Amino acid sequence: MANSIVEAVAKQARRQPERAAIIFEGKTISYGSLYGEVERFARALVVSGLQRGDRVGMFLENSPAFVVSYLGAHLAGGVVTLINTQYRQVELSHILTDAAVRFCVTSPSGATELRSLVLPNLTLQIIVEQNKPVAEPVAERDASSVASVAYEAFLRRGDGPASDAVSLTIPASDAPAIIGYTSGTTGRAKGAMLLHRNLVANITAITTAWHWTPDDRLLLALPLFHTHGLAVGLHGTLFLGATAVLRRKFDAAETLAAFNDDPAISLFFGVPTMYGRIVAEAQEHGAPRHLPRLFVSGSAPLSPHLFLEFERIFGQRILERYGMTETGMNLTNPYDGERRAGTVGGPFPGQEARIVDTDGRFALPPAVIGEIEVRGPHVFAGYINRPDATAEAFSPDGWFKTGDLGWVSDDGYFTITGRARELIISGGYNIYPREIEDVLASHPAVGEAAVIGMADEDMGEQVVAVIVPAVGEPPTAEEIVSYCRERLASYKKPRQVIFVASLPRNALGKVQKHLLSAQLERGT
Ligand code: MLC
Ligand code: AMP
Repeated sequence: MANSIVEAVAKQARRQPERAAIIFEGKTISYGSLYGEVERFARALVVSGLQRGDRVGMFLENSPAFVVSYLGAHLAGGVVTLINTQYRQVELSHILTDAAVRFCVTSPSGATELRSLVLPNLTLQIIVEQNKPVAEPVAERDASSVASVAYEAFLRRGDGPASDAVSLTIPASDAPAIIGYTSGTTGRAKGAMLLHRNLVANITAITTAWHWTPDDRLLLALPLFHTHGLAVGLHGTLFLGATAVLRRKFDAAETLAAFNDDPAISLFFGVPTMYGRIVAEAQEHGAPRHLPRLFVSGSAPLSPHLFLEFERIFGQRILERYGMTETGMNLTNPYDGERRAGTVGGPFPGQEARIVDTDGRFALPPAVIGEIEVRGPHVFAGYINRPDATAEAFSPDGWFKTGDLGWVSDDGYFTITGRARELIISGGYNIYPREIEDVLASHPAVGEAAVIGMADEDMGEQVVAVIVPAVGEPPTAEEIVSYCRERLASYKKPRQVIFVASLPRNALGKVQKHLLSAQLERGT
């Protein structure tokens, strides 16, 4: 068995080079040609000075170049740092500095965004133009004195004379593979480090549980810079030598049309917002004739109503599962058994999960709500630069504290009921109120600010900012929204800005967000 995803691709390229790996905008990329490009990219990185363990940032939309660069970074001995393309100044400065990113694969607009920042570790930007391959370097040096090179020109470094001396080795299973940023309870996201063996253990469990085979074809419209699209969708495909039909982004009408146009599509993975839009589309224009054999939902709670509505229209039950950046996938409804609405099923093969008391940390019996803990070979190696947070995240006997609350039924189905940490999940993206509160607090016209999540029909939850204006000219809601948008990912901007005279606080001065939410729901 392969010890890494890139090793699986190398093996597949030897065994069945003609087999389709990725289909993107009508173009099919075989395993043979994919691996050829991966080797070129890896050699180019080494020729350009990459040392084993160096961080390679992926700040890029979905494309074959993403897949090539990702695997190429691994083959060169690099560690991939995943960066959401919506991130702006605050997130980018923190992540690229914290992870000491040396090479960054990005788009022209991503490069422009990075140019305004001080990033001492960054030595080279590799720029992917989505629509026209650029033959020559875009610029030798840009304003921030970070060298840039066009993706195509960079690949050519991988077959130039300097690359002859480069010998590539498949990464060791214990080597670091990816850093995913998550959980900013302190306002700053932490980089979760996953090893190649964590990724392989998880994808082995996932493919087994979901009966995923080399003959499956996945419609992959999730972003590759997060766990769901990458460590489930892309990894499963490549690990098995299967095929993914990759999309730049999700569109409900296009998704339903694709099921009809390509009956070989057998799998679809999405966040609940995507399923809500698919259902709405089918209600208006009808369900397609052909359907994948398996629909999987995760990253946010799938409402029982949507689960049932989907079943009514499509005649299939969505398989809901539960995961995290730190662990990949933890819990899944069964493929063959009952897929139960409102639950996330039980542990994947080879993994353990339990419910513990949040104070005493002892295991709780069925039907009692506590915190979900998980253990197994899929669990990450720790947060980079944060030994304190890593130590805090694990129990002495190796259980990872997920921060999610739930209970388990007598017959082993877990139900998630809430979160022990403050977290808003909007359209499958995690948003930490503290990060937005910090930005709001830096606005001169804001006296105090609290951010809460309120129900949203499309996105599940939406960001609401509650503001006590500072003395003087009060800010407008528009000003507040654009202030956030300049500094943070656009999906984190408040959808509502509410001005109040004071925030409800407890005796210790802490904002009582449950009271605030209740007040807003009542409209008082
Ligand atoms: C986009 N926008 C959002 C948003 N997505 N706002 C709030 N929440 C979101 N999730 C905003 C943009 O900022 C932009 O605003 C406007 O919507 C249009 O952007 P878009 O890209 O065209 O949006 P859309 O196509 O509608 O995106 C919706 C979506 C997308 C559901 C397709 O959010 C998505 O791909 N979500 C998947 C996230 C994901 O992969 N999560 C997995 C994390 S891993 P403006 O104002 O700038 O125009 C994980 C572990 C696990 O959680 O268990 O899987
Ligand atoms: P992230 O930190 O971005 O990896 O997001 C992981 C979080 O998403 C988990 O800790 C949960 O809070 C949430 N999550 C993932 N899957 C589900 C699900 N099926 N139901 C409810 N919450 C989920």
